[in-house]
Amino acid sequence: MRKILNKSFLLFTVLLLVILTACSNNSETSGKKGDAKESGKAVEAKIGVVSYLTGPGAAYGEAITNGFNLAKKEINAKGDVKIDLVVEDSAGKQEQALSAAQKLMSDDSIVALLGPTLSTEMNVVGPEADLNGIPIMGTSTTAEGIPQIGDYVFRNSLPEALAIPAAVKKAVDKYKVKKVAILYGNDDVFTKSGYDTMKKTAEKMKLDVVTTETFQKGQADYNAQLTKIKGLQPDLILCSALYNEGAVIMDQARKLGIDVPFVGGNGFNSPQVIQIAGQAADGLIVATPWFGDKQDPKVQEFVKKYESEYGKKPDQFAAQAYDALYIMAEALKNAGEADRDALRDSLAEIKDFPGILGKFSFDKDGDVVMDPTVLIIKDGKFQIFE
Ligand code: 1QQ
Repeated sequence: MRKILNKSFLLFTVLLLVILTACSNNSETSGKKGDAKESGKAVEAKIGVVSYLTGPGAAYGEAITNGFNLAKKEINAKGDVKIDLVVEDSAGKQEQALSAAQKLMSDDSIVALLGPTLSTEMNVVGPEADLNGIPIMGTSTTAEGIPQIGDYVFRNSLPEALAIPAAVKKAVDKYKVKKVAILYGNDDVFTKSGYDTMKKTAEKMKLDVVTTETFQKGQADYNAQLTKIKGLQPDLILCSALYNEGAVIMDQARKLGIDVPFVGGNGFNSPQVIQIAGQAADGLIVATPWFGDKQDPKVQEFVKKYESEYGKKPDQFAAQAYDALYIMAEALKNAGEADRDALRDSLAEIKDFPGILGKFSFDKDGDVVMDPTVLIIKDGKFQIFE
């Protein structure tokens, strides 16, 4: 009797093992490349977001997160890819961005990171993400050298190195500019990189740089720099700043009687500049991949959807974030699984993706190929600069 019992127990155990092995084989293969695509099952992915949501530059992070959330809603409704976003605030600070990113990347269920907002933050977060083998994509980081941090680092934002020369060239042609003054923030990776490009561009165009002045984040009084600039009578001011400082600079410049145009980089391309500086913002020239009044059905549809969702118009930062999540979703779909390495490879292969900012491709470094449009603020509104 006991023997029989032993035998049937053995048989039962063997059977159980066979069943368990079959099941585990199944679950092993179910995540394999292409499987979700073939089976028609959605790829489910959790993505971490590091965004500048509190502090003086919070309007950047707000627009960016709105763009992500709108895209997420649409992507999930389509059903090929199901995205869950885990959002952390960086407050625009390097250390906070790094600890937020570390928290997100230590969670194995998170397949990629979006953000952080500032190049200053990306300079510390990017190398860490690369080291950990998690793909990271900046949607607003525009300083030189960001995608070159490593194989896992991408961006879909228009680099300063493309934006500034385009804007300067148009302004110089239009206003027959000979003399320029440069003013830049020397304690931020993005404003410093913008300055490097401005300097190079001025040299290339053989412009006379009458002075180069600096400022720091959070500075309230720019009268010393602006008084000096005014005395040197430049035809144009090249200013590399985030919106908070940039808008105050323009306001104080106009109050001092400086009425020449300004050229700014990506940081200036925010409705916040008009909000803060009012009429003083008139005459600001920027180059951007985004123009909300563009007569393109895709652009107008996005503007309408964004406005009805958030009660305001989208800016460049919202548009870039919206496209970025679609690019991620496309890469996830092509990878067929939520796996960090597969997603990295799949992102690198994105070609001519039709976004609201036009056809999008990464170059060999994970950087952006695109043609900017030059805008000027006139009568309190961004308009095409012709
Ligand atoms: C950067 C930027 C800023 C304007 C992002 C908000 O371009 O830090 O790179």
